[in-house]
Amino acid sequence: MSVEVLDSATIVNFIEDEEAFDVSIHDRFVCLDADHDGLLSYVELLKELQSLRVLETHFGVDVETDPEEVARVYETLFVQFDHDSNGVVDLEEFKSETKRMMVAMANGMGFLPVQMVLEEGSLLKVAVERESTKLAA
Ligand SMILES: [Ca+2]
Ligand SMILES: [Ca+2]
Repeated sequence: MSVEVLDSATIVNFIEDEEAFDVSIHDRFVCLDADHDGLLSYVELLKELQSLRVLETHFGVDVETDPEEVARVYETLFVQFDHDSNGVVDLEEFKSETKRMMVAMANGMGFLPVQMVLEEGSLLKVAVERESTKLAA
C-alpha cells in the first residue's frame, strides 16, 4: 500500500494506450484468478473491487461504511461485471467493465488531483507508475 496522487489525465492516458492497457488488464486478471480456471468468481473479483476503493473513499477522504451495505454494493458491482449473468467474470467482461469504471472515476475527478491509498499491483497503481516513468523519461 502506498499513498499516491492521481488525476484524471493519468487514468485517461492509461486507458487510451490500448496495448499497454490490455497487458495490464491481462496481468491483473491472471493475478486475481487464484484457481487459474480463466474466470473470476465473486470472491476472486472482490479483491479487485476492494483495491479500486470505490466505496471507502470519496475524493480521497475516508468515510465510515456499514459492512452489510458494503457487501450489498459489491454484489451489485459483480452483477455489473458479469454481462452474460453466468455467475463468473471472463477476461472480456473484466476488461470492458474495468475500463468503464476507470473512465467514470476519471470523469468524477475533474481536473483536481486526488490522493489515494493504492495497493501494489492494482491497476490504478500501474497507471500512476506508468505516468511517473513517462515524466522521468
Ligand atoms: Ca478463477
Ligand atoms: Ca460472465
